Amino acid sequence: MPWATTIILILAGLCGSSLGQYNEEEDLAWLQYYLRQSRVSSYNYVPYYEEESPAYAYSYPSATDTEPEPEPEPQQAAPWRCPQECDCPPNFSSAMYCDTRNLRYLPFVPSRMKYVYFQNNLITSVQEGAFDNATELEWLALHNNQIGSEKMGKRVFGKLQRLERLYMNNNNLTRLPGPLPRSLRELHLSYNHISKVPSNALEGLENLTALYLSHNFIFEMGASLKGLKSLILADLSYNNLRKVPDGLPASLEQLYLEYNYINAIPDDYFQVSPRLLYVRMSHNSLTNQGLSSNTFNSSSILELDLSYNRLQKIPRVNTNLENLYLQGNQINEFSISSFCSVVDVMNYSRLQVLRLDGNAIKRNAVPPDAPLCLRRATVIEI
Ligand SMILES: *[C@@H]1O[C@H](CO)[C@@H](O)[C@H](O)[C@H]1NC(C)=O
Ligand SMILES: *[C@@H]1O[C@H](CO)[C@@H](O)[C@H](O)[C@H]1NC(C)=O
Ligand SMILES: *[C@@H]1O[C@H](CO)[C@@H](O)[C@H](O)[C@H]1NC(C)=O
Ligand SMILES: *[C@@H]1O[C@H](CO)[C@@H](O)[C@H](O)[C@H]1NC(C)=O
Ligand SMILES: *[C@@H]1O[C@H](CO)[C@@H](O)[C@H](O)[C@H]1NC(C)=O
Ligand SMILES: CC(=O)N[C@H]1CO[C@H](CO)[C@@H](O)[C@@H]1O
Repeated sequence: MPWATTIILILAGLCGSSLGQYNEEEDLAWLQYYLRQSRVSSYNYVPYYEEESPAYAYSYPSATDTEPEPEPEPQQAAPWRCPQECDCPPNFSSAMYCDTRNLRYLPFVPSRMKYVYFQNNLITSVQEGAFDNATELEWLALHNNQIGSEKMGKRVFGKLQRLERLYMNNNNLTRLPGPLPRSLRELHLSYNHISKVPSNALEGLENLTALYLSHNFIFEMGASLKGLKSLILADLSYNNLRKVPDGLPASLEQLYLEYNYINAIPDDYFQVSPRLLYVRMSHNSLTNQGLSSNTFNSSSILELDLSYNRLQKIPRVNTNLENLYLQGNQINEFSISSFCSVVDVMNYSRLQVLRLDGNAIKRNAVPPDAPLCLRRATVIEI
């Protein structure tokens, strides 16, 4: 560990004198600071959308899953058709299971199907017309195959007006498939070879709430996110972005950009997204020069991960922020003005977890008014 010798500081010992005049304040949690036994490795917040893999079960979707699952359909008297490579459970007539059986091609999809599972095969192409009869499709799982962009029909999704979830993660796509059905709610495209998302690639997807594009080679997102008026989660981590996407949607709550090469963020970038809660930008190239003084001072953000960047100062954050990760930067001062522009009994930060380990802050750099401003903090690592 590079900072094995870093001083780990329990601030409780430093604040005796400055506490004196406010010791009637009941909720001063300052003296209860403790250092966690193991380093704070996981996030305190569990975002709403945390699962990348589809809730898949061969038999029936389990009732314990948090995401809504397709309901088993009543048995139909309709003539029974099922590709012989697949399983179509008789009492769940709208689902077809063709996963994990070394298939090299896509079997036909009978028209009654709503949920079809082709994942974990060796499928390399999606031929034109493959889903033309399956106009009822709502879930299409094609992940963990070897589908290449040049082997996908130009209009394969053309007839799918009800498709809500498309899983094509872990394939060989070099560009976004499409045109995509406008009904999509979740689009899973992580672990492909996509390098560019044109500004219009996601146009019209008015119901898209979750977009997963991590682990690609994306260097350009254009303004592709801007018009997605239902988007809650955008995962663009592990790509080649040197700049943030042009414009965020107002609905966005979770933005994941870690493991890119981003070095700057335009002024007021986050102000257009008043619901933003989680911003993760660890392992980028951010410097203080690339930020404006109020870049991260957006009142909705609860969790901000800027660890492993090149920051030399603590950026200003809003007093509502609860978790701030800044470990592995080059920060050399503990500036309390980054958290509180005014420090008094009434004005203080809601910060609970602050990580500053792996920086260049000295023990005596902790200002005496830190306890008053950061009175809600339970974990501070320096
Ligand atoms: C459907 O059939 C399977 C076995 O074929 C059984 O395990 C399952 O409980 C049945 N489900 C319903 C909802 O009838
Ligand atoms: C699609 O539907 C048409 C008419 O219902 C039928 O003739 C054709 O065989 C179907 N094709 C497939 C691949 O299911
Ligand atoms: C898909 O990509 C993997 C490596 O990412 C490669 O081994 C495989 O041959 C590719 N398949 C096709 C059909 O191009
Ligand atoms: C989006 O969702 C709404 C409400 O569920 C639905 O009425 C509408 O048709 C959907 N839009 C598209 C383009 O499918
Ligand atoms: C954050 O912005 C608000 C206005 O939106 C301002 O009052 C406050 O002083 C700023 N916080 C810091 C730490 O600069
Ligand atoms: C800068 C700031 O937030 N000032 C506030 C400090 O607390 C007083 C009393 O609640 C407010 O009136 C100020 O606006």
